[in-house]
Amino acid sequence: MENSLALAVDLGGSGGKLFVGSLENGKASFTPIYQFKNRIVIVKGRAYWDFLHIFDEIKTGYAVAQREFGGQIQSMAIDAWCNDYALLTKNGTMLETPRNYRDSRTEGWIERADELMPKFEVYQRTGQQFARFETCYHLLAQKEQDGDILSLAQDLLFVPDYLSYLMGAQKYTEYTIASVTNLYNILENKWDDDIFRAYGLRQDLFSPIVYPGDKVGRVSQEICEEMHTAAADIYAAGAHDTASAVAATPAQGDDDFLFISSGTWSLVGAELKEPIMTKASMEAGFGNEGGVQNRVRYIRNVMGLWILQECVRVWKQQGKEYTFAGLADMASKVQCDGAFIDPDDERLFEPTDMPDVVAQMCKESGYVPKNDVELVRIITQSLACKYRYVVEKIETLTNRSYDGIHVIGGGSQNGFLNQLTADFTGKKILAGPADATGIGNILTQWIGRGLLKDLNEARAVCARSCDIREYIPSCHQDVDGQYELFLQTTKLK
Ligand code: LFR
Repeated sequence: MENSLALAVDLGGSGGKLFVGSLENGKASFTPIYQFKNRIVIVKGRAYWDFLHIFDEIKTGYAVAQREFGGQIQSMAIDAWCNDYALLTKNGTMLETPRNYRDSRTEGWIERADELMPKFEVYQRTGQQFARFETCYHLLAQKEQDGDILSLAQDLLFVPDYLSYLMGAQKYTEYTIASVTNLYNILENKWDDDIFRAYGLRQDLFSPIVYPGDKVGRVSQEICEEMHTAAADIYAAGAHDTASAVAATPAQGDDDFLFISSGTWSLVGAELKEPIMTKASMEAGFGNEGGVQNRVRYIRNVMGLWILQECVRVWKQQGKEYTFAGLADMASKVQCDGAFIDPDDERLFEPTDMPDVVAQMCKESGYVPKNDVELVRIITQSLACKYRYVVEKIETLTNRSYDGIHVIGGGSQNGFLNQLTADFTGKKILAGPADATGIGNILTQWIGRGLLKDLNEARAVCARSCDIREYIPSCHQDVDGQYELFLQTTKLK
């Protein structure tokens, strides 16, 4: 049998993880091989990624993986969050360290862009949600604030595509990441000339589009020599991490399904065959993100575990060390009935003193949290309620109901949140795989290499090879009454 070894480099907001996958007789194994931390670096009020550190860690992780597997790894691919980009000179030198999508420069730009081209006109072309972290708003803000950098640039590569380029690949723009810029026409499948014109942005900065599963190059000789390691082919995965994660949803057959891709963000959505681009869909905040093998991720972002991650970061600065598992366990043992926040409140978006801001929001709605554990309880039950809110909207907009929800990604390990999600939505939760993003990245490489036929076969392999836990709705709480209070408190009704 052909050597199937493939390496996934999966970058997230809080860290990078490398996995090696191998495939035999329709079953796969995925071995975590290297991890590193990632973080936001604030410089004079501007938010950046520690980009050189990320690249250095990828090189090291790649060499570790090749060493562990006797230099036999045949292919690699990189996925990451979307939106963020590097601007390059003609020779590929970075003009600025990539900004973090939470950077405050995009404040107010959704409204300002509306004056350049009305939102619904944009939506009918791009099908994307309007969120201030999107690439188009960063480019508009950058044009105004740092136009000199932008006009010097010869190329723009998105973070995972640039990292692939540094590893040895050609310059390319991967489709799933292009699809969420709010500059890409998903119906015509190309950059939207009219939007570029209306926004006054340069389309010539972008490299040719490639698709998940395409071969894009080979690890350079320079890196192999520097790291004393063997070469491998470089593939495009779903470069957008959420596209890779959803590719590894262990759904069976060809039917649409609901999912929550749970990590720093909670992406609550349904996989569809066709986009929904109505006004109602736009107003409900949904985007049609491009998926692996042209599936549509019909999605709305919920702030997700970011809120807890920020709390843990701030508590650590205050000398209090908590683990996520420990906090979830303690929070499951306290009651804070009727206490809720809207996880998508704008105040929670940028890095901040999260415990303080959340406590303030609780106070505004009439509840004073007594301690950190209560705060975690309130955040968790608010997330579960917000999931129900989004799921109900999906069912209305797709005009169908679903029995269960696949929860994939690191957040699927939070059993307390899974149980509350089952309770509040009244749906069975199928939790796992926790490493969906890395797994989806590898499955896509295997499709590209011809080792798997298509996404359905890839998902069947995933279902056979990964642990999936079930959570059944329990009826010991007055969930409808509590949900009603959530809607009232957050004014979502
Ligand atoms: C998840 C994710 C989301 C995207 C957000 C910002 O990691 O990629 O899909 O909306 O990060 O890029």
